[in-house]
Amino acid sequence: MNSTNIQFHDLHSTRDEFLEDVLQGLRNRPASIPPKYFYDAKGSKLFDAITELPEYYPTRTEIQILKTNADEIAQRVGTGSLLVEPGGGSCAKVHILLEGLRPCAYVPMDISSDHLQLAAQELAIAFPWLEIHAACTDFTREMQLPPSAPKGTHVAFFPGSSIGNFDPQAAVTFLDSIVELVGSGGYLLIGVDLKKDKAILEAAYDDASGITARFNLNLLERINRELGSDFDLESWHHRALYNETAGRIEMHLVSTQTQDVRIVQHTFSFDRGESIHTENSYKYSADEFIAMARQAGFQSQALWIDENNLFSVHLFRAEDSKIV
Ligand code: AVJ
Repeated sequence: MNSTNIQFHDLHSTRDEFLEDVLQGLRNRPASIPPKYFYDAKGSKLFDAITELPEYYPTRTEIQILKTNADEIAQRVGTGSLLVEPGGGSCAKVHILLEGLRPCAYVPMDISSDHLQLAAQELAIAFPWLEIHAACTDFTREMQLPPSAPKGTHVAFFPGSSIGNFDPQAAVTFLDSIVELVGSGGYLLIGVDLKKDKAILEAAYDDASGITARFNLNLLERINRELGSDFDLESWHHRALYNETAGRIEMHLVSTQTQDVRIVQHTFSFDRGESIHTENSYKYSADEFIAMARQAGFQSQALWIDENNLFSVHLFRAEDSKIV
């Protein structure tokens, strides 16, 4: 129907990169696997289910903040911009901004190709006037705009506190790359989860219905499926904890017994109680985050927080010349 205004660019990472990342991560002690691999088709569906959980406050809180302040956001940013969303595979929040922003084009970038295509198609039907350039790419490796994307003030939209997956130092490097992407005078609208009570945080990452556990375990299922390994899903369990010193939620898969796992010709041994670290989700106070963005060359323009102090949305502008 309206799928004529979608251009699809497949720049995604290969199976070889996936294998390399998994092998390298499992050689580390503590073992780890990058969280970006959660999002195959099943993982993306499970993540969507997480966002609806009663315990998982970030999504609904951020949506409420965006809705309440959509007019002010549009006033500050203006219309006709090129709206880029790294990791925007589900195109779920951008619709709140589209009527106000009226961008010249929308560029969602995501590693999960199927999810991205479906979501872009739905968005195109809901917003027939919108030009969409869907780019299937791993934005943690490179963030390139499709060459055919039209020109306009660049606005990066990075909701969901996805920034929390990076270590603070890597987060600054990522913010640097956003400054590069949007150029001076460009904007970043970003959602950042706030530091808060440990009990609220831990419940959000270890829900009563076990969806987050399934999301975490799907990583091993995916590795079995795509890389031909033999993880026994019964002998791993989900753990989420708030590391207060580091200011981050940590997700782990804990081995319930001593075991060997084979991936192609490699064997990895795990003791009982040993874990694979699968995700960090850093939490920042508003001031901490503004200081971090400043290091990258972003100046704070506006800050919105919900009435329960759960979640923040920042608007930054890339400075004309970086202050060091
Ligand atoms: C998509 C990285 C923002 O850290 O809250 C949710 C991922 N993991 N539940 C988060 C996640 C477990 C989520 N981010």
